[in-house]
Amino acid sequence: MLKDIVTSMHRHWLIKRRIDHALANLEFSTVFQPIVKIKDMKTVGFEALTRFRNNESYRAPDLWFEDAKEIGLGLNLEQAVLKEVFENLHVVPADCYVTVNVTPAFLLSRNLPIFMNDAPLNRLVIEITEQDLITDYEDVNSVLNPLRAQGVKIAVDDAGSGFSSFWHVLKLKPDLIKLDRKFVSDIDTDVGKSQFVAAIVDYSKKSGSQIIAEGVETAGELSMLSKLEVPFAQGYFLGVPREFNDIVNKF
Ligand code: G
Ligand code: MN
Repeated sequence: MLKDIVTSMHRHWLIKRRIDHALANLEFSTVFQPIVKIKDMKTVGFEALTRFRNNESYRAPDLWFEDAKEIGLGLNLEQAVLKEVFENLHVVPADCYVTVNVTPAFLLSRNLPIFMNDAPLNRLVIEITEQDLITDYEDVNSVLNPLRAQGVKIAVDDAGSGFSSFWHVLKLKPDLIKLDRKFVSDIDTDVGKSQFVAAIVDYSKKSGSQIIAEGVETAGELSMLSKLEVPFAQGYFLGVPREFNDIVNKF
């Protein structure tokens, strides 16, 4: 019993030390991954993603955010990361939109507008992430509506990955639905997946949203998505997340 308490306090201490260090030293940077229009393979946008660096081995960004949330620093870390992301948005070319990941909890903190003064609002997309349950969609819409009025577009991220994300789609009526990669991987060989995605495409057409397929890793997947009339795609097959200079040099 006492041993469990000590172990848990030690874990908390380790996490806090790591996160405090990252916050104090800004140990994160922004990378960008292209979003492509499938019809003509033109890059139409970029998702801004955060990469953490420290002296330990690589840890996925999701783990950083989970850890921070566990010890009550979730919003602090998100705020610091968003500041960095918004400072870097100017690197995205003017003919492309840029998407930024924001949790429902951060939206509801009503702190997002403090970053948005210099942001290109007419080509900014807020991706609402899946992590949190939303209990009051009206509250979330009351934050989103003024942003929408300024030209900001809304996406639901990882749609289909958890219990709540299809509710997000239904209740938030996003401009873009980012279809979770588990529906995309092997879609060319898995009939159930292609039938399911066909139904979502039908829904998106009727509801006025557009789909971005996430996690496209093969030519076969891309070709099936094209057949299903999914308009946009993102994934390693089309471009990995990179520092923006590296992307520009590739063109
Ligand atoms: O939750 P969200 O969809 O925002 O997460 C994006 C993450 O997915 C990034 O960390 C990015 O590196 C990763 N990612 C991007 N494209 C692919 C892909 O084609 N396959 C896999 N497995 N991961 C990808
Ligand atoms: Mn995302």
